[in-house]
Amino acid sequence: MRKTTVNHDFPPLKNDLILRAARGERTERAPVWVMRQAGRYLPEFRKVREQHPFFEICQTPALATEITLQPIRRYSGLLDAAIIFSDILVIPQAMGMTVEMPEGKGPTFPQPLAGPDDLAKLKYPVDVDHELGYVYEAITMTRKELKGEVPLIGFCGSPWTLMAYMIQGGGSRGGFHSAKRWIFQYPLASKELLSRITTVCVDFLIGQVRAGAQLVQVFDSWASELSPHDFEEFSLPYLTKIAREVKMGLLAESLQPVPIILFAKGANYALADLARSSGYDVLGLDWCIEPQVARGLAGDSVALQGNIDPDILYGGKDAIEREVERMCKGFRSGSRQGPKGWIANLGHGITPGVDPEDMRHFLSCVHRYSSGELQ
Ligand code: 1CP
Repeated sequence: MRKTTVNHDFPPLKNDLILRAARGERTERAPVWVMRQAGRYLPEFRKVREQHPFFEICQTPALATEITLQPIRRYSGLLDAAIIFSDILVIPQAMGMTVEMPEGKGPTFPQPLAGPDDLAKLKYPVDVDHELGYVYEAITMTRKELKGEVPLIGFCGSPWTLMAYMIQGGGSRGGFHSAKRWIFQYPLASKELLSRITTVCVDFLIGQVRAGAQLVQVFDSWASELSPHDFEEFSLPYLTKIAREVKMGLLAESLQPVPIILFAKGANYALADLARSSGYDVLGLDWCIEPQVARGLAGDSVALQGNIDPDILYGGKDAIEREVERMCKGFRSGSRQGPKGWIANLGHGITPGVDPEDMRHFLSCVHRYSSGELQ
């Protein structure tokens, strides 16, 4: 069987640290990237943003490429992956919903889903390659511009997290009460919506890999809104389906398999189950669990990603260094060699007020404290 049907002629990869860690290998030091690394805390991003509406940037491959590369350039040699500049909310747009991003206000849906009858207003089936082809173009362009420096991560939101925005109509500030009401009042319609989003996620992730993404991540940022019982019913089955169908789809197209990362924020209680049967290669952790405990629950069959509290980046250089050292010790759990199957990251996205020099300090501390020789 041929291993790839797409010949993009990308430059050869010079740094495969994150790919090795994602496969569960022991690495000479932890690879590091940061969720939301290509955004709001960088002055060079804000400059572009002053001139262009948010979704125009996402839909213009040259601009999305430029912003994806900004942190790679600024932190040259310190980041081990790039993440394509886009947003999880491009999926609701592809399903026919309007999403606006007023400066400083976060996402807004002028017409959120009010009840089950509104499902009829959504596009279905969705021609994902047509609706989101601009993301694929941005990925292909970015892969070329990266010149093999580091691998490129593609991503999507999880079905539950996307459903939460589509019903709530806005960001997390006001909570997700309307979306939660749906799962209790309209469980069948909720599952219909979750299934439809799942289908789009699968096609979208496969398309991103076809375009050149070397890893993909599913963000279940608002898993934290669900009880363990409801996570098991309204999120986990769809997450599992995504991992399974993306892997099968890549195989069917003779595309190289890529590591799939799941970041289910607030679902640390499910780690053992996720490691055993969700099909993800890497599990992202928020900061509410100690690395040793996470490894104990997850076992050795998956890699882990995370997990320092993003607010530590406001704590000054000494606190950053101290906490990075602690995190590194935790993930190495006594081994004198480099870490095994660990990708260093924050426990959630970097926030807008962080000083870019503190981010640099975080990255260089990870380089310093995660290598095997130090113990
Ligand atoms: O590194 C990167 O910045 C890559 C691009 C990226 C990613 C991976 C953006 C750009 N958004 C995302 C993912 C995303 N978007 C998530 C999952 C990660 C997480 O949990 O943080 C979520 C929940 C969203 C939804 C979203 N988009 C929010 C959160 C709203 C809430 O509920 O509080 C916000 C503020 C946005 C807008 C956005 N997305 C990205 C940027 C740079 C911005 C700021 C927009 C602006 O310039 O006004």
